[in-house]
Amino acid sequence: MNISSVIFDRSAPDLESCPDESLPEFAFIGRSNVGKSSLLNLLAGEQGLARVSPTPGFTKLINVFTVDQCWRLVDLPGYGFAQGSRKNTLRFNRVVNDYLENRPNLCLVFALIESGLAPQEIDLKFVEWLVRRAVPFVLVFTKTDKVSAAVVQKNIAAFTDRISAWFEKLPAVFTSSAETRQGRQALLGVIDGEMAAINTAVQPAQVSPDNSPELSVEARVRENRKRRPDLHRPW
Ligand SMILES: Nc1nc2c(ncn2[C@@H]2O[C@H](COP(=O)(O)OP(=O)(O)OP(=O)(O)O)[C@@H](O)[C@H]2O)c(=O)[nH]1
Ligand SMILES: [Mg+2]
Repeated sequence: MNISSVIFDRSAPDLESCPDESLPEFAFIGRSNVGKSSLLNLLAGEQGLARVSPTPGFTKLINVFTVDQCWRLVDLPGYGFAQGSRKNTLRFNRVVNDYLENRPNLCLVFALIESGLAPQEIDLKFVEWLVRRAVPFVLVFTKTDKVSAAVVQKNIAAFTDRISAWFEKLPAVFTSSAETRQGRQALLGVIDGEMAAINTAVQPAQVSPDNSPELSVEARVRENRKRRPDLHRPW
């Protein structure tokens, strides 16, 4: 997939302030500081598009970017960071929950996990939350440049082992590094595949007399989600 243009749309304080539902969206979620904004920039091919910071809890709003006028990348505030309160408590942002649960054109979530860490309870709980709400997601283990490949593999195996009981088929697992650009093509391939699936997700009954699909993006995303599970899909 080649990206020609990425345009900042807006920073939304809540779901109501997000742009209309006319384009499929791909969102990044994970613990504060896991590298969501950095991964968005890597996929977009533009440094500095989404603000990156070593300070956890930096992204506080829903930041929306439109790619090639066809789809959107959405940078979400991270979980697990609550200044002044107990560390590592499951403190999801209400706005993020609302977005993940109620955004009809949300196509796929990239759930980010730091590859250098053994499974963290908060990440496991978050994945469980996604599963319970049937939010489609793939796992991305970030910052692979910081540790050896063997450690990455060990941590991925430990994490997938902890979550395997929740699935018939595990969600797809990817790795990434904003430093080495590792993982970019594979993740763009996932988006490409989802876009193709959405574009063909048309219910026969809703095809118009001239045979052209008339479904809204929202309806197409919904139809596409119903196709789960399918061995050819990443999730
Ligand atoms: N070595 C390395 N550092 C990374 C990578 N990705 C992000 N970082 C660093 O990790 C820190 C956090 O990155 P962000 O992209 O801002 O993380 P975030 O998940 O958006 O953080 P919040 O918005 O605070 O939730 C920054 O100092 C980045 O430079 C990576 O792949 N490799
Ligand atoms: Mg961020």
